[in-house]
Amino acid sequence: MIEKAKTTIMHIDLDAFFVSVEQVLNPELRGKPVVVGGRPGGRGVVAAASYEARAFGLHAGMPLKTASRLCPQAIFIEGSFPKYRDASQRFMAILADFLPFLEPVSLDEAYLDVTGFESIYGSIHQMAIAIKQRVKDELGLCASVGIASCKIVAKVASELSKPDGLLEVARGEERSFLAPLPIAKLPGIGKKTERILRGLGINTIGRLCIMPLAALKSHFGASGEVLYRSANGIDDRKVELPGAAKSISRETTFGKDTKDRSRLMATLRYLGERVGADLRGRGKQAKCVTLKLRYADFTTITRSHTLPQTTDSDQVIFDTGVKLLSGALSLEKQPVRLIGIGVSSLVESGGQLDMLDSSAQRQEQLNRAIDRIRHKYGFTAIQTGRTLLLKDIFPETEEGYTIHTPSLSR
Ligand code: TTP
Ligand code: MG
Repeated sequence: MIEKAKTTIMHIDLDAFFVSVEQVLNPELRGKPVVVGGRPGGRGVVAAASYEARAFGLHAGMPLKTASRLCPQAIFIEGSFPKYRDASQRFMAILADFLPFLEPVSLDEAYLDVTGFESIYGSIHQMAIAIKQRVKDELGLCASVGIASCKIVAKVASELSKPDGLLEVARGEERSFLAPLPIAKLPGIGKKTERILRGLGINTIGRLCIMPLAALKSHFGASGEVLYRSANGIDDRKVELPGAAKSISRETTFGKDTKDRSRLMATLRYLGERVGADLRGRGKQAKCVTLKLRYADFTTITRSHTLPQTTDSDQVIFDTGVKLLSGALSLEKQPVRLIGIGVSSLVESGGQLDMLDSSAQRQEQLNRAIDRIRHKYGFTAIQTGRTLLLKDIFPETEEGYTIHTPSLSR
């Protein structure tokens, strides 16, 4: 049997990006405390600070007034976005020369799925050195790199290695690597979560990961599980290629055109649950829900609704779909040939930890519990009352009902 290679992820992030671009263009700025963000004492905040400026306590987000008080000798630059965009494009092009499995996260940051690339570069460590060298030679910029078995650990590693760093976390060492770090180093822990954790006497990631899951859930609801997994270095998010999954949808054509409302609702519920499961599996949330209907005469319509908050909840997706369906059916008398539901305007679901209210947390908890059971026993192992009706409509396999066109548009 051929064993599947274990995933290796690289996270790469340029050091003091905006400032470094300025220093490349103007060598007089090199080795000095430099701030990009605006005039000293102005009303804005620091966008980027050179490491020399950071030695004075300056950091991104700090009011410029405070920055100029702490470091009066710092050089303040307004900055110009086109320069940074240009450098970013050249940076991403270098990465793309090394491998196609590349997910840009921001202008100066990307995840790379480097699984199996040791056979080309000798080791992933060597590959990272080669990437860093090319970025330095061609752009004059320093990049810091983290290598690990998953995204979250690779990101923490690259952060920790800065500046001009390279840090590899061996497989199996994820927990012990994270353990001594302060909780704020864990991506997804916002100020509010940090405050609550510190109030509980939890100051390090190691202390967080020995908290019983049930206790974390009682404090943070479903987000408690995300915290628990992150603290333990468990993260199964994949490297998503650019343009991938701008929207996720599922649709099906009925064997026989139908006007039967309960049949349409049951199908919508099922398709909505497939969309929700896919969305959660990708670690995403959506802001927009779209219903698609094709009538007997092949006229096709889509109706969309933008939600007040992003969601990955089956219930919210379904409820929105039902509203759109009711509106559409009231205007059209023909039977329906095809029905579909999709979500778009996708964002990463991380970093939402502080924003969930308790009913949303309960809903998320339920969705995740259902996902786990379905992952283990097949999609139809759990069915909501409404979708049971589908047994008479669609052929059922272990994978779920046989529907025609799952789609993930780019
Ligand atoms: P970061 O990678 O977060 O920061 P950085 O590259 O300046 O420093 P580090 O060495 O720690 O990676 O962000 C990249 C650029 O994004 C940064 O140079 C400026 C811009 N930015 C802002 O405009 N505002 C902000 O609050 C932050 C954090 C970044
Ligand atoms: Mg950076």
